[in-house]
Amino acid sequence: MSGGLYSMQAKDFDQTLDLTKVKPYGDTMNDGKVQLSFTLPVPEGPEAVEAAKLLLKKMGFENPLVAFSKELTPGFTFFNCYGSLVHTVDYSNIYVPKVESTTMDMHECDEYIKENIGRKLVVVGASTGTDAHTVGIDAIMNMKGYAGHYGLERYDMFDAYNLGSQVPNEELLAKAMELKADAILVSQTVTQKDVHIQNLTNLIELMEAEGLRDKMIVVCGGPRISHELAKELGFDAGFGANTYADDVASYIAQEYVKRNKQ
Ligand code: B12
Repeated sequence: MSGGLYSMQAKDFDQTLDLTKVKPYGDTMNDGKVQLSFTLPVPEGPEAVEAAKLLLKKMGFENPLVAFSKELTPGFTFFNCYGSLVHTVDYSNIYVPKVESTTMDMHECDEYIKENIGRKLVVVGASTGTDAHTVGIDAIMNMKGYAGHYGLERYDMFDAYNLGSQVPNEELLAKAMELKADAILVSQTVTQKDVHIQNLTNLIELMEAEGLRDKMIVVCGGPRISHELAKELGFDAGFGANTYADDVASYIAQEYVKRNKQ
């Protein structure tokens, strides 16, 4: 007998990929399968599991399954769940504003600056305000870099000054003026109560008040920063998760050249 059970089942699976109605993929096309975890502030037990399932249904999951639940601390239960999402999105209609530059590696970028600018670019960066997270700005600026990508300190054609964390905007700006910086890099990780928005907005206001806004390329980054948000707040560019120094260095160099074209 040819075919058999497997091929019959495979034939029955929905294999249609419709980009106007995309949903999660787990095992087969359009199965909508999602794994998610969350915590509820209720004691562990059957009622907690039922509450989790009811929430999953409200989120749009069919066949919700609580695969794992555990008390975190008295009165709090953690869940690992599965379900099939009923919702879809129109992927074909999505537009995401992105930084318009071509990413070069460190050597290409150094060469580009040598050829097109002919001097080192000066960059000052910090994690500002109350934000104590340094790993993001270090990933971009430190000599050793991040995930195999060297930071700006390693580039021949960048003079990079990393001021660290919890740097007041006034201090960052004063240093940028002292060093006649070509670009300012701001890192923001904490977004609780929109503190990043206030902090980023404040920097732009300070720069405008000092008549400096157009004199420097101003870039921000962090896990919840998008290019769109950065532009809205008056920055030239914004970079989110999985950014490397290559992306930022290339952007600054190309933007500098664009602005200084005769
Ligand atoms: C390590 C860490 C800490 C360390 C920081 C140590 C240090 N020296 O940095 C310590 C313990 C101090 C800490 C403290 C706090 N933390 Co913390 N922390 C983290 C943690 C675990 C990792 C962050 C990290 O290092 N990521 C790795 C780097 C490489 O990623 P990244 O920052 O996203 O950077 C990349 C991009 O975003 C981008 N990028 C970042 N900056 C820039 C800048 C520019 C210019 C560019 C171009 C790109 C760029 O490029 C980077 C490389 O790709 C996260 C949770 C998590 N897993 O993410 C929580 C987290 C960020 N912390 C959080 C919180 C709430 C706090 C505290 C408020 C906790 C508290 N109640 O005290 C304090 C805040 C203290 C303060 N005043 O800021 C929350 C933030 C929630 C929010 N959305 O606001 C998180 C998400 C944890 C959570 N789930 O609740 N934290």
